[in-house]
Amino acid sequence: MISKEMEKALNDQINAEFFSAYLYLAMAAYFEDENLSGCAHWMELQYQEESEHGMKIYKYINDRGGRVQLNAIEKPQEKWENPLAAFEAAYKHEQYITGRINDLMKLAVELNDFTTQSFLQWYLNEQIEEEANVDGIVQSFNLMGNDKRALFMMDRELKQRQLSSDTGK
Ligand code: OFO
Repeated sequence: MISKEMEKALNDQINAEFFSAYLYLAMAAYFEDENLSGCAHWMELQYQEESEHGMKIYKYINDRGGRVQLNAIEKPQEKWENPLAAFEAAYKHEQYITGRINDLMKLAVELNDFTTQSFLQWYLNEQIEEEANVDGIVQSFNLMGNDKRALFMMDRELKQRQLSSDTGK
């Protein structure tokens, strides 16, 4: 049985993961509007991954005899100054999420909740990849500068992205 305190913190994280999903879907819509279908595709997959992150916690709370509580999801930003700004915002958001996962782990340690510590280890590892992936794209955009041809090539490359095999299901 999970403690009420841990249950509340994990429910808040379900909300944060679904907000992440919503944010990346908003970015996908922005890229569609900019005719960058590869960037949009990359963000759509990110949306799917985040939904799976949320569902993994949903399942965990239920498995531990807790009660899932779904709260309102904040409205995400709709527009960015340029593609680089959107990916920079995604990177900043992932750093924020990493901070949240660290706080959850701290709480699980304080509560001597070893099962939740083990569960959260997956998220700690996942955040390494989440930050590295988007940071890599930001670096590429920085190298491209205002080169339209490079942007076209980059968009084509991002269209190749596929869902990774371990997305938290
Ligand atoms: Fe769920 O990892 Fe991104 O936010």
